[in-house]
Amino acid sequence: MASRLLQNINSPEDLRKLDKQDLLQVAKELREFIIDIVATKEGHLGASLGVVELTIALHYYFKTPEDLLVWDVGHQAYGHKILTGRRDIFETNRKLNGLSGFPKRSESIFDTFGVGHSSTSISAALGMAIASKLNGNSEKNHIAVIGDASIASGMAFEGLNHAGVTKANLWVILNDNAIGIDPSVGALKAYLSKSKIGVKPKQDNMIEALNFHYSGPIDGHDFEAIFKAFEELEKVKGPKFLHLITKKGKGLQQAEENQVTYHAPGKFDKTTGELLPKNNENLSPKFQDVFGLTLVELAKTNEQIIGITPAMPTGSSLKYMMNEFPDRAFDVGIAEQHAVTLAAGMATQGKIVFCTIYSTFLQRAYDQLIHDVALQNLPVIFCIDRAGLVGADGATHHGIFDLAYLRCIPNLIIATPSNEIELRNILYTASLGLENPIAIRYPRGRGLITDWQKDFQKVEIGKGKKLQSGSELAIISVGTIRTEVKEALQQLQQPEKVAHYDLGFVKPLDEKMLVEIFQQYKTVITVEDGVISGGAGEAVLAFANQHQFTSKIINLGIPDQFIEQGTTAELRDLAGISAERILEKFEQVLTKLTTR
Ligand SMILES: Cc1ncc(C[n+]2csc(CCOP(=O)(O)OP(=O)(O)O)c2C)c(N)n1
Repeated sequence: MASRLLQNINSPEDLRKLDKQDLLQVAKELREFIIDIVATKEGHLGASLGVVELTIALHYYFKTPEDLLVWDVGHQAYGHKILTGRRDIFETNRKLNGLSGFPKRSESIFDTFGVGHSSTSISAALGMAIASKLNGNSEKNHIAVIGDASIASGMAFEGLNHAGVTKANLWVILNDNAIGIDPSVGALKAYLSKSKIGVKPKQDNMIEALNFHYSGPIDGHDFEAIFKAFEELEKVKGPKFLHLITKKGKGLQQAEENQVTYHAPGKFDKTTGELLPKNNENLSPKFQDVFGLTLVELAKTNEQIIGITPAMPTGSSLKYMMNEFPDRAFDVGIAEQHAVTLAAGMATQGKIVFCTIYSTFLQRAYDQLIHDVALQNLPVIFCIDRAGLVGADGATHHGIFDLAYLRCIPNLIIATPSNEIELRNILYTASLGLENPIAIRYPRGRGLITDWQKDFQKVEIGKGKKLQSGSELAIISVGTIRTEVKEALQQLQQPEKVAHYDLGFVKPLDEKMLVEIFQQYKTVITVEDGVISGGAGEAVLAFANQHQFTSKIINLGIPDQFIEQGTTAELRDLAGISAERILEKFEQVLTKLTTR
């Protein structure tokens, strides 16, 4: 790549040595650099391309890292990483032992706050600003950069509301491109999209109503306009708000035109932008599509069925229902707490509500789950997507805590289907009406069954399955990790020694099956793709203890540490739950048993 300027920028200080008129060239090179790497190494694309000028302007104008820059979500921070000393290792982005795909404090002094989940930037930057003030420093700037989808979330409003009664030196920069991963939604989006570059929403300006000094909207790709706004705002004391209008995907035509696809497009041709062809023929479906398409099927015959997603219609495949039944399927924006309580409200009125939320994002709605749903025993159906290790998105996104955080909630059923057909059948069973709320957990990506659209069969709640008998040792697998366990069993020297059971439900447990297992086997191994602490294996352990079974129980799962990014296969291996590691464990245990 012909790079004239970028190759010499190893920190924002180098950037600041350039003349302002050179910045257009830096922007061009930075865009090319991002496109070049993401085209082959994959990752998030559109969001970073849209903030190239803003990123350069921020590091050029402010004295980072002394001035504190906080990115919201962080998937748009590739330019920031490249300009802050990580250009030469940027090709390791999202890879095992490489750079994280999101800002991360341990990675760089320029990453002032770790992100991945949205709408935290205003609170974090306000916290820093108040701390600076208490430390007697009122010169330091604290800058939150937040998107139009993220600012509509409850947490962001809480931050704005607090900031408005402080004198903190807080800048909130709204990067308004009218899209999150999918198009932004809600009344705020309607309000924002009325504001055109140069036309300030004068009447009832809701930001000014919150005591912020409001400036904009300006063209976020125009350096001159950005610097002019910075200069003016710098004179203002207290919280200030700059509204920028940008284009997601700016600089790559395909990414500008197909913003949803090019949010994270996979591999593509860097010159034409064309996606590289994928051969999806004869592949089994994604679990998300099993959910989305089954829901449409069920909704066709039952008009009480409702679907809800907080901002992930494409990712969760609720889009199918939104297309087919727009009145009964809701994208509520990045609002997990609202999504859960909205579902609870509908359930009080007899609606059969399927609320699909990624495991990692449901963490944000934990109180709503307990207080609004489970405590009132409202039969909301939670479809917990991206459960287990998710791969390249890393520590902020793995869905590994759900079994532990759900298991302690009274009234809640927790189902762990092991394949596409089991998922389909539990969705069907839940649609028939349950007495309790239920969490149905499934992973990112594809399973193994292509012929999955079979006739529905009702599932017995709380029932596990014996898959294979054995003479020495029993394995209990939880959910889709069953595939890894089966693979390990197939490679065992003496498979007849090992029994395999599928737990089926983490709550209620199949006590009859567990009694049978503990009466028969002196050694039991549980395998799950969630944290061991508080997880399904520990439920089995507690059951055995309560009933005075003395079998030795070994829990395999995610150890007590955060797991970074890598491919799912690599991470499973590190956590000891890949087929290979499971096999090693089985063999080790069998050897001990036979040499006793
Ligand atoms: C709490 C939470 N919910 C959902 C997501 C998934 N998510 C990642 S980016 C994104 C959209 C963000 O859009 P916006 O704030 O407009 O920023 P932009 O992409 O335009 O920079 C969503 C919904 C998330 N990261 N965190």
